[in-house]
Amino acid sequence: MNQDQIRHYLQMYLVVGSVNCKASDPITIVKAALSGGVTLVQFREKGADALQGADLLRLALQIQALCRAEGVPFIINDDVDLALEIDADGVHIGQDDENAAEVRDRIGDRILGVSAHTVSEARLAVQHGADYLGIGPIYPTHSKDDAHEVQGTAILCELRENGIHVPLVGIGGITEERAAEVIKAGADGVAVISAITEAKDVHETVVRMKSKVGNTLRER
Ligand code: TZP
Ligand code: MG
Repeated sequence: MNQDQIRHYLQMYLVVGSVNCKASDPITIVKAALSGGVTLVQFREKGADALQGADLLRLALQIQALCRAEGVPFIINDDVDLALEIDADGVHIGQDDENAAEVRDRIGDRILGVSAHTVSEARLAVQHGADYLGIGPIYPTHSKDDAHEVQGTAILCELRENGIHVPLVGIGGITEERAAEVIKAGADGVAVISAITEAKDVHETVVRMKSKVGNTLRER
């Protein structure tokens, strides 16, 4: 997949798992988010109450079917075996997961996203074949227990100034109000859990956030 396509998919990126869906069930939330125009969905089933085994597989397949019907890429967090088993469109891995170069070998030309926190982690991930980098947490987040230190938008500027030109998506505490500053700092899109999964109106929140991202990208 070329970089322009990847940049497009990063614009309004939903990260979701059953643990994040307290107000309503994950299927209802994903349907509303897709109808609002999310451009990519990452299935991230983590935490003490995370689904396992057949329940995990069932939910992954259900969300994948919804994404396929809308032509939206569906990627899996961490679990390369699951991604291959269900023929997902890609995987997203962190610095503590399987080595990015090995994952690239295993997944062929599927999308590979890698979380990076420094210029050197970013350079290495690109060398290892990452299609895009997830950068954060940009702001404080309550959705990840083992989150790194908050980085602010400065990390995005720093990466761009240091020659990292691959597609970047910001993550961590991003809300409608903060989306524009993440894009202005150099991200191609915003990855969001709670601002969408906990929204009163998921569809409308996605519509508004996506239009902020789109408008800011055009002005940049
Ligand atoms: N990685 C860095 S921050 C984060 C992840 C998965 C959580 C993002 O969730 P939220 O609710 O959008 O802050
Ligand atoms: Mg991980």
